Amino acid sequence: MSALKQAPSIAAPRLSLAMATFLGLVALVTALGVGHFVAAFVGYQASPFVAVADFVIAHSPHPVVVWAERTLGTADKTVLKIGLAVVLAGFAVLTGQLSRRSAGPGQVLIGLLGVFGIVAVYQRTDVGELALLAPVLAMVAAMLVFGWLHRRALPADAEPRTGLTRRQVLQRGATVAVGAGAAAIAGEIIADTGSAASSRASIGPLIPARKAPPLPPDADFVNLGSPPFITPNADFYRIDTAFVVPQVRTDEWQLKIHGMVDREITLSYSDIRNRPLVERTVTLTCVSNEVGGDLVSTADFIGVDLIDLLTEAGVRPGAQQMFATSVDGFTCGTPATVALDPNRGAMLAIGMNGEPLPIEHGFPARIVIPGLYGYVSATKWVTDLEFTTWDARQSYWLQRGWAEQAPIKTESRIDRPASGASVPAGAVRVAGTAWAQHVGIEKVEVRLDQGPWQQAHLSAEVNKDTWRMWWAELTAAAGGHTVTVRATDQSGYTQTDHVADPVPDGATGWHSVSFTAG
Ligand SMILES: Nc1nc2c(c(=O)[nH]1)N[C@H]1C(S)=C(S)[C@@H](COP(=O)(O)O)O[C@H]1N2
Ligand SMILES: [Mo]
Repeated sequence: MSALKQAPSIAAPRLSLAMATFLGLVALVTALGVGHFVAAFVGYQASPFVAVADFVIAHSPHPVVVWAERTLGTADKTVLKIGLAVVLAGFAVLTGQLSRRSAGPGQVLIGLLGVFGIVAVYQRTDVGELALLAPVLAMVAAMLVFGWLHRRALPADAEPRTGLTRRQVLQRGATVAVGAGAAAIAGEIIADTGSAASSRASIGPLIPARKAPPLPPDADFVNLGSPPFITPNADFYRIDTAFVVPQVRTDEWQLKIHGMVDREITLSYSDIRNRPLVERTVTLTCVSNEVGGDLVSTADFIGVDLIDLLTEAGVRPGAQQMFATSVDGFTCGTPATVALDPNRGAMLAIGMNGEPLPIEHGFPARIVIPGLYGYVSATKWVTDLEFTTWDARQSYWLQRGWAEQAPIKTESRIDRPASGASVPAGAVRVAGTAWAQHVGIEKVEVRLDQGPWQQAHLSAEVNKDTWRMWWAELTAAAGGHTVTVRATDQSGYTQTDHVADPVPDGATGWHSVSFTAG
């Protein structure tokens, strides 16, 4: 027994599995905390966690991004956050495990992760070079903390003068981790002072010189099960590639219009705000919306006519696309003919349903163009409009396989009964919505099972760029049924029953819902 007891002084000392894991995790928390704190001063998007998450989004293969957008919707960012945290924790555990005898291997791994963070920040267009300080200092701090704790954690009898008891190491490690967590929270608070939220709060009322016409009382059939005509801002669907919502203050925002124009112009927020504002009711739709999906919403947008700005810039005849860039690097290409069409109603919007744009919907300013899917028109946090050719620039989703031309397809949706609902047999009310932006809905028909098509009652038309609600009464005998809907637009086109995926230019097919009468 006594010989065994002396073994540690002969064999090279090593950390227990638990201690090695602990040190790896403390190093990770140190890196994230320090990075987040420094980022508060050099640009929030430079926080290593944020930058790596954004890097993952930007480099995800096309099917993965589409899958995430479709199945997870707005929860996709939360899922990514959790997933990334799990991967990083795994990496930290590995860092510890490989360093049971010496801190060297772990420090190399920390260095590798640090380089990844540095590359992720370096590739960003929305932060300056100073932002590299965040991942660099995060990496250095993690290496130092790891080395320091490691020296002290090796079994005490190996290095009598520096060694600490297990308990002392745990205490010191926990103190470092708590300190790093506090630094991260401090960073979050510092980054928030003078933030977009306070800038937005100080804007005051946006009063349009030309208000949207008031809604007719029968614009929707909410009591029969249709969605409300105007979608409250909090319920408006949200789709974007931004892992953290870009925080832009009005005083730092500007819009540059350039490229194939006669006069390059740069506009500030007050340049826009001080113009006579217009208000338009528009239904936006995402190309990723599945048949029956809810990536469609309507708001009263307040802003200026885009065509006025473009006329001042003087777009040259050869321009084929308006290539818009967001502060977060997202890009979007709109056919120049559409952006310049005086009957289109394209806007640079700064308000939504009476308020300044919500931050997640593009504050301070975004583009809204009726009739085009969002990915080719609705750039949020827009900061740059370049007139160019299709060959010269390829926008974000075009690079990922989506179509160049993407007018919104005529669609209809059943909102009631809900799928799988049980209703009393006999008269059954069905209700929903239909849209054919910029063309207008002419007629909606429903049918029960394989029965005849029956025309639904339509709500009053608000304008051709908005959805239209509908309802109908069917007679259903006891048993299982399927109700199907199809819309016809004002060009005379009736929705095809051909089922197509959202990729590359929008889903087609008829929406149907199964329910039970009894
Ligand atoms: N900056 C930025 N703007 C963007 C996007 C984006 O990812 N980043 N997504 C576009 C897409 S695909 C759609 S459908 C609309 C959605 O706008 P909403 O989130 O306000 O509903 O924004 C568009 N504008
Ligand atoms: Mo979209």
